[in-house]
Amino acid sequence: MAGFFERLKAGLSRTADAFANLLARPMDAAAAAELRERLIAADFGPATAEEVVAAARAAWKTDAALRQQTPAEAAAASIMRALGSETVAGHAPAKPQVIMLLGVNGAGKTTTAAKLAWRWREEGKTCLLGACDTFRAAAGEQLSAWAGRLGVEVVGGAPGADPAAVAFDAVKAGVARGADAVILDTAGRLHTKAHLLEELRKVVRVTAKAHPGAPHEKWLVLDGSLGANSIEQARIFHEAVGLTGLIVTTLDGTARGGALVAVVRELGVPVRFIGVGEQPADLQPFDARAYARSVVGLAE
Ligand SMILES: Nc1nc2c(ncn2[C@@H]2O[C@H](COP(=O)(O)OP(=O)(O)OP(=O)(O)O)[C@@H](O)[C@H]2O)c(=O)[nH]1
Ligand SMILES: [Mg+2]
Repeated sequence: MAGFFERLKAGLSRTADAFANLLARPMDAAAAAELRERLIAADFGPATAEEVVAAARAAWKTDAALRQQTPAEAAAASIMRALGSETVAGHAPAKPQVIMLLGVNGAGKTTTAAKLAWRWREEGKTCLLGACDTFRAAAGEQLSAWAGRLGVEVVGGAPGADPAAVAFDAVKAGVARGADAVILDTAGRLHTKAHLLEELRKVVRVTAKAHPGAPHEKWLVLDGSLGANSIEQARIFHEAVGLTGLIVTTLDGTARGGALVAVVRELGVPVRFIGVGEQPADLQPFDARAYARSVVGLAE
């Protein structure tokens, strides 16, 4: 876990170093303006930027002897508040729990599906993967290759098969085998965006016929390095299917790590997992406190 935290920190380090230096200075008007500017540059969004600046200034103004928090700690607390008090809701008792992963192409859906399966299997749960991206011929093979390496079973279809039919089969297989979780990987690219969203809605409808209440989770996978561009993306998917969570990948290589706060605020949907690398263990449950502290350069 320490390694994971270090990697998250390294990814956010350009942001974190700058914040750490700034927050160690007297929070006068000039420092406050610079802090605001840097928060905006890291894609936190204006509302969070204002709150963090106000918190840091207020902490600084307090008599040093009476100070309960340093400006950096106050800033981290403010970022945590912006993320809401939502923590990952435990799995509802449904068996199998059906998790659908959505997102634009290259966001990290397929690798995230495999990493989740690995994680849950390590926890002693049985998982089944549904390869619903039948649009790209290589997509099913990519998932199968991962599954083979991890020892997880995949249900797929021929290239061009109806993704909803694959989802139906995968969920039915999960029910028949008494699996704990079925993870559905979906396409990120189709002829048009409207076509993609229609396809995803159909996967949702058909999955519900295979298993009442499914999909229990609809998690949007976002590439964390996209910054503020991901807000609009997230809104479109949320309007189309009603998301229940976010997974933010590639936080190991970005200075724009604030965007996830902006997306959470915009959608009111919590971050469930974050990705900080390409290995299975590099996907970890989101810890708002660790994230907020990393961002401003504080130790765990
Ligand atoms: N550095 C880093 N790379 C990641 C992370 N998550 C995913 N990737 C990489 O991002 C690339 C795209 O990942 P995929 O899982 O194929 O993305 P996808 O959303 O399934 O893409 P499509 O199937 O084309 O829609 C791969 O090379 C992954 O290894 C992460 O947290 N950190
Ligand atoms: Mg994929």
